[in-house]
Amino acid sequence: MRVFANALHARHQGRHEMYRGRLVPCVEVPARVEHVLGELQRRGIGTLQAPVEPGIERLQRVHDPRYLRFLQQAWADWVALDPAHAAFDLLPSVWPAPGMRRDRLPQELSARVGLFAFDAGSPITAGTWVAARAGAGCAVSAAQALLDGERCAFALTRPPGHHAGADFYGGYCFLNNSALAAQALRDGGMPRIAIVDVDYHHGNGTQSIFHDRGDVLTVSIHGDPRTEYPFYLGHADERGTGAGEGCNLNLPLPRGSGFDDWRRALQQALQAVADFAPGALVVALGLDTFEGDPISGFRLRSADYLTVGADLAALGLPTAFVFEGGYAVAELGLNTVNVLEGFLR
Ligand code: Q9C
Ligand code: ZN
Repeated sequence: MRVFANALHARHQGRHEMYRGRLVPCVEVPARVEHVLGELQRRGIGTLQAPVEPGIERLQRVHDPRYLRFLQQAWADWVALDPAHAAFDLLPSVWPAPGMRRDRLPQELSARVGLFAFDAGSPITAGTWVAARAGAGCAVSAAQALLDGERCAFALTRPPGHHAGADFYGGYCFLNNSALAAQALRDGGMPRIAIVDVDYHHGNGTQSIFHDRGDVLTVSIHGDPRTEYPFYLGHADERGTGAGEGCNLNLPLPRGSGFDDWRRALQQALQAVADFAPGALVVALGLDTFEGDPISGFRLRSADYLTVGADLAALGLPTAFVFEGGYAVAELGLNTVNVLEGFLR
């Protein structure tokens, strides 16, 4: 399996996220990727390959130009406001309410941030843009590997992507890597692509990017948004609109769900993919379904991830894995590589 690892991921290193009224240390940390790399090496799984550097036009296949300009400039604008800002991450604290203007870009940076962020838990740091752009290259390269005839590939990157939409960020995500991989497969000539998102949290960004399109099926298994982040999307009655009607499937499960219930949802997801008959599959591979995850509520065990990989392989589709969440850092390598090994077996 070709592995495209983001060499610049550690340039994004948030210090604090706002949580329940205080700033707490970030849970989305550079060590996450290092643990997965170490486990791949220990078990001799995967061949490291250099990813492409995506041009802006590639990012614009999924993201709005105004949003990309903001993201690219945000840190420089933040430090220009006051050099002392370099010691702090950039977080929003004001947002437009419904009915307020979104078409006018405020000159004041803190107001611009609120136009594009949907939470105060996703700090922009000095290296966020550079890290996220390089990560997008890993996802595009994994897609290209499938177009070149590979059976599978793995984009090992952070920051994650599935909460980011065409023109918004949040949930630790800035560029939607899974969506960029799916779009690259479309642009490479495959008429239909499926994305299965197994992260604990609903893939709201991915869903919104493809919601009115019939060429990309989006399926997500996640904690019920009535109680779980991102709260405002991810219900079972969201089925897609227009040409995309019937091309989104949400499978919310209650907090506390174990592998038996989760696997039944996976089988439903895979049946929907098989019915859609895509040319390739993108797996938004979050590992925060693990019982030991510090911010999530499912109860999957390490050995279950071998079964997850085998179930995904049974589809018989060219498959690009794109790394998403998972915060039980010490077990993250084991759990991630178990999925890949289960797939390869
Ligand atoms: N202090 C992904 O897994 N907030 N994003 C949780 C914990 C947001 C997770 C609060 C969770 C986002 C890619
Ligand atoms: Zn998650």
